[in-house]
Amino acid sequence: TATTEIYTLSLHDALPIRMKRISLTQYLVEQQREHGHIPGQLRLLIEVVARACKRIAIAVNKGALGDVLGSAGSENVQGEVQKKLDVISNEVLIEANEWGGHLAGMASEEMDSIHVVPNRYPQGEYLLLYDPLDGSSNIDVNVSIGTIFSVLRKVGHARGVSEEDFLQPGKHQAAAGYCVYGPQTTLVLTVGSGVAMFTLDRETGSWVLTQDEVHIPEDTKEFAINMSNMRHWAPPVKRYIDECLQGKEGPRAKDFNMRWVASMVADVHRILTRGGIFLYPWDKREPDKPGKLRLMYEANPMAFIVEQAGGMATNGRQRILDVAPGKLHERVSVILGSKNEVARVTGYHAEAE
Ligand code: P6P
Repeated sequence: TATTEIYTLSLHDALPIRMKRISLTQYLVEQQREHGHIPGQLRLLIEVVARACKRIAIAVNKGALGDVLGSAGSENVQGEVQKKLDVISNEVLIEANEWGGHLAGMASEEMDSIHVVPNRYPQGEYLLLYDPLDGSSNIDVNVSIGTIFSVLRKVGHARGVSEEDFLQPGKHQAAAGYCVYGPQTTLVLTVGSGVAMFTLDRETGSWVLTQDEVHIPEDTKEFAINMSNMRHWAPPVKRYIDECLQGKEGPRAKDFNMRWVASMVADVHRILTRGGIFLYPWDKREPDKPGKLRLMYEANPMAFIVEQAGGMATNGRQRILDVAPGKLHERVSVILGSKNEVARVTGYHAEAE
């Protein structure tokens, strides 16, 4: 037996990083050694958010047993009914991050204005923006949902923080990630040198590296869009989807498949795993709104992750990460995923103009 154990250990050490079952902490320490862009405060931030996601996963998994389903009887800044789990998740993330000294402030889909770290705690240089539980309409019907987060640096070192400090284009993100509460609980993270995935080991309570160097195939045969909105789309989007639907007989000369989970986290995770294109475009139902999804804590983090995995993310006209935000909760049209498909749709918008 002893011989076998020694052999097993040496085999493990010989494995490439992607096969090593290392913890999130070890991954972050090794990334810092290799790339030097995960200072202590950022590593603490990521570990604290990852721990908060574990707590959210436990609350989500209780379902009807935990009195966490249904609505909270309140509305968020978007005028949407808040689910109990929306409120719980938001509070978990605030409590987890306030004391650490790594943050100057937080912004959440569930809060009208920014949350400044109270004076009783030291303030740090990072800003955390998040959607604590995206896909709320799926909570009560037991379909995957998730937490999405984005990390910016506070520019300027004057004490205190204001909403303007948060209004930075997505290309300035220091890190971004999401946690998908699905058949597995998986944390997906980028700090600017590729994308890694960690699966929650419920027996030990640790995040274990299960995939690094995530890559989105440049081509795909799978699109994700809410087809019920077809009559409201702009012509370039309608043209693109019509061509996909024409399949082999049409100009694309291949058949397409469709998926729509109505949880951005689940749709993006599928695209990171096997390719695809996700579209939530502008439509004429509310012509003054550029789109349904929020720029700062949905589109920007997902665009950073998708680009780091070799994909592309635009609003139909420009790179999402280049969009200059005007308001904290502003919305944006989102087209992201396999590079060649996103380039095609973006090209159709350019032709239309
Ligand atoms: P629809 C969830 O509410 C969300 O913000 C995204 O996660 C998802 O992609 C989209 O809205 C679903 O919207 O209009 O299809 O219900």
